[in-house]
Amino acid sequence: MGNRNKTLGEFIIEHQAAFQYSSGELSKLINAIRLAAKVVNHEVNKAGLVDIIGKAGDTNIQGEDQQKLDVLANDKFIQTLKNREIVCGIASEEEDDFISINSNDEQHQNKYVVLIDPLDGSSNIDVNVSVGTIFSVYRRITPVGTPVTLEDFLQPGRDQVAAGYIVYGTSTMLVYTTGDGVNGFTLNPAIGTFYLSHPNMQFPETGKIYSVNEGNYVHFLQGVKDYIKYCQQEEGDRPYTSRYIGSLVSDFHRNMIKGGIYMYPKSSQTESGKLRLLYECNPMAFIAEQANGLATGGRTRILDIQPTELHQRVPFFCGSQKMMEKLHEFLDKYRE
Ligand code: P6P
Repeated sequence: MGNRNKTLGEFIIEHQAAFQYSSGELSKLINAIRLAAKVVNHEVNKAGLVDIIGKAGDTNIQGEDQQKLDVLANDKFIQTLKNREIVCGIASEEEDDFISINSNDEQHQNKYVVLIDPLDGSSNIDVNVSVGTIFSVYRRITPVGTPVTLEDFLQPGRDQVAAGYIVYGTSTMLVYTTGDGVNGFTLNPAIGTFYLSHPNMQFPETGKIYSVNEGNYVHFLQGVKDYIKYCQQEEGDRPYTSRYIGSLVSDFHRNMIKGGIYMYPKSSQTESGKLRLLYECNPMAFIAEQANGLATGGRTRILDIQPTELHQRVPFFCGSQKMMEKLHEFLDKYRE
């Protein structure tokens, strides 16, 4: 069967054998994420009907509380991962503290922890702009069979065993890596099946798109300002095109396919940037590097940062190698 018609389920089975720790748990984990993605997709795609089906805080005809979509997405992913006793801990953008899941089945002491941003860019939902789910998977480092600790979640991004995102856009795609390249699967909503539509995704070595919230320009460090001006100059293959959706997953996904650079710098307004290291920057950085791209905090490789807090923020620059190298030239000029 050609690559193009392969389903996500078939792909997982094929690659489980190749995955060095093929205990099957990681495959079950990806399958659980696949299921939750379909459920969330169904809810996100009817968001526009909220006035008909009720707003958050309302109760629907079953007397169930109508949930904000990001809360609903959070519940669905946590519930799906918990129910299958696949992971021993979950951290989420929506939860102040991590969730410990103690398996009472001696044989299947789970060894993975998952960190998620269940619905990134959820402020875009009310204006019908695409949003995404981001997930990151590690092997626990504390002894199997004991409750997880914060240490299990504060691992550097280079130790991830899997990372991916779902983009709920004009079509719904699941894009993920287990350290052996990046593959994209498109959902056929008519039958609820993800098909391999983008095998072996790679950032073009360079590109002509830069993504940054230019409304913050005056607050950026000089090196970032100079790079933005460089993108806008009439010279060589420039000016580049500015494209900024305000949804990390969508901006990243477009840039990975077309070539480009995404920037969320620190500024005088946000000393550490805005994006979260553990469940936004690390998973996207793992995917970027697996797709021949680069991801840094300006000078430090994102995947080498030793996390200190669950919800810590970092500056984030990510994209095509040549564009990232040019950015670093400007930042190095000011030692920023
Ligand atoms: P700003 C969404 O809130 C998000 O976390 C990312 O998805 C997005 O790229 C960024 O923040 C947008 O932030 O400050 O430009 O609106």
